[in-house]
Amino acid sequence: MGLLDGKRALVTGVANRWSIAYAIAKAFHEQGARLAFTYQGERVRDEVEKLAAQCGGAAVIECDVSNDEHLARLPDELRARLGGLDTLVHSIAYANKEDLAGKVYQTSRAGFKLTLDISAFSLVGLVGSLVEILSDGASIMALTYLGATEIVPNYNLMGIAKAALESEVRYLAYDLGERAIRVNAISAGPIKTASSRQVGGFSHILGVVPKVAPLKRNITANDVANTAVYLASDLSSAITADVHFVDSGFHAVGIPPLES
Ligand code: 0WD
Repeated sequence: MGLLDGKRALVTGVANRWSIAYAIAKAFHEQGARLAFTYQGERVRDEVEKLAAQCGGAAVIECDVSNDEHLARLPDELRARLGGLDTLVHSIAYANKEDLAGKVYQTSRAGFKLTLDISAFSLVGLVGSLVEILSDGASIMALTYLGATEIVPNYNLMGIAKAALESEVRYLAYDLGERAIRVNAISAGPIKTASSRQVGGFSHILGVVPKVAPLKRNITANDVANTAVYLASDLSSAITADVHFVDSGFHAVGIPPLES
């Protein structure tokens, strides 16, 4: 018996085997869920198809979240492949590299629009497109980071986008609560992936956590995946509009301990 037996899940943001979304998909598969992956475009298609095959032959559907036509045809494709949807995982972010270092006040209008569109509007866009095929009682989750609410050097524009994303989580939770659909964010600690490597000084961020966090270690994508299973399952039936930290407790530290 798996915790997700009978559940149908769409996992976005699988790009390669280091993607947090891939760890989540593997864990969902192990717990009995039937899966679909979306991929951004031809650049990642082959890799995503390979990874889908390792998750019980998950359906693979193209969806660039900046493309309204892709969003519009997604529900029909999912209805055809899975019949409906019980879980949506949003694991998508993008910013130009120059907006992940330097001064926030140097951000261009174009960079701001792009980052907020792909990293924040995409949750609203996906939910808007999928609302009819989501089952009552479904679970939606989005990946976020501490930089939404605290200053993290170089996270800059992505912090601003994550603040918008976390606010969306609360408002969407309110919109969908009458159908018992839950919407939460997982705030993951730093993990080395294609996206995180774009953040200036990322290795410094990785180095601080084991020194400061109560658990004295960095987290893994599997730590995030286990939490995603819980949020997708009926075990979290009264949890919504929440930002759930999977970060070894780092977020709760005010003053770092004296170095010993
Ligand atoms: O330390 C980390 N890695 C953390 C990541 C800590 C806390 C949160 N997160 C978040 C990220 O901000 C993101 O929301 O987790 C989510 C997943 O990020 P990831 O697993 O670290 O990175 P990655 O494997 O790069 O997945 C993000 C993917 C893109 O990957 P690439 O590498 O191809 O840029 O987002 C997808 C794409 O697959 N993506 C899009 N998907 C659809 N349409 C688009 C788009 N326009 N743009 C990017």
